[in-house]
Amino acid sequence: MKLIASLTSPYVRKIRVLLLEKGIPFEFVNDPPWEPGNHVSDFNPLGKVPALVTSSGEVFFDSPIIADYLETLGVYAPALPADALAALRVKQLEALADGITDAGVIWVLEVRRTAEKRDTSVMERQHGKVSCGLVALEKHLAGKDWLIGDAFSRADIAAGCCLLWLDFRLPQLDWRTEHPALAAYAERLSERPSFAQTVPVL
Ligand SMILES: N[C@@H](CCC(=O)N[C@@H](CS)C(=O)NCC(=O)O)C(=O)O
Repeated sequence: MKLIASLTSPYVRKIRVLLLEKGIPFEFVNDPPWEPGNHVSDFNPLGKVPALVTSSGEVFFDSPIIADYLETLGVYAPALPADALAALRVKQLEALADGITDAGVIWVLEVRRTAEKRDTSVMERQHGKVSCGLVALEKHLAGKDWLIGDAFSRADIAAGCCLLWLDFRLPQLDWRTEHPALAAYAERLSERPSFAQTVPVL
C-alpha cells in the first residue's frame, strides 16, 4: 500500500495517524502537490494529496474515502462504530474538523498573497468559519475525553489534525486562549505515538 502524500498536509496526516493507529504498513511517497513536476495527478485527477494506492493498484481519494477504505480491511482497532448511524455521527464531526481546516487553508493562501492582491473580506469570512467551527467542536467535546462517546475515533483524528495544523499554519489565531478545553484535548492527542510520529515538517 502506497500513500501519495506531503509532510505538511493535515489531510495526509489524518491518514498517516489512522494507518499508524491500526498498525497497517505502508510506503510514504512524498510528492508535494505544489512542487513543479509532481506526479500527484497521475493518482488523483484533482492533483491533491492524500491518495492511497492499494496493494492491488486501486486508488482512493480524498481523505474520508481513504479512511472508509481502511475500515473495510477490518484491522483492529476500528476508528468507526459498527452501527451505521453512530458511524455517520463520527463522520459528521470529521466533516466539521475538515471544514475548519478547509477554511484555514483558504485563509492561509489569502494571507500569502501580496498586500495589494490580498482580499481582507475573504480572510474575515474564513476566520468566521474557523471560529464558529471551533466553538462547535468544543461544544461536542463537552468536557469528555473524546468527541464521540467514550472511545477514540476518526472524529478525534480529524480534530487533532485540524487543531495542530492551526498551530502550525495560523499561529496568529491563538485559538488555545479562547478554547482551553480543546487545547488540553489537543495536547493529549499530540502525545499519542501516531501524532508524535507525524508532526509536520517544512
Ligand atoms: N478534501 C480533501 C482535501 C485534500 C487537499 O486539499 N490537499 C491539499 C494539501 S493540504 C492539496 O493537495 N492541495 C493541492 C491543490 O489544491 O492543488 C481531503 O480530505 O483529502
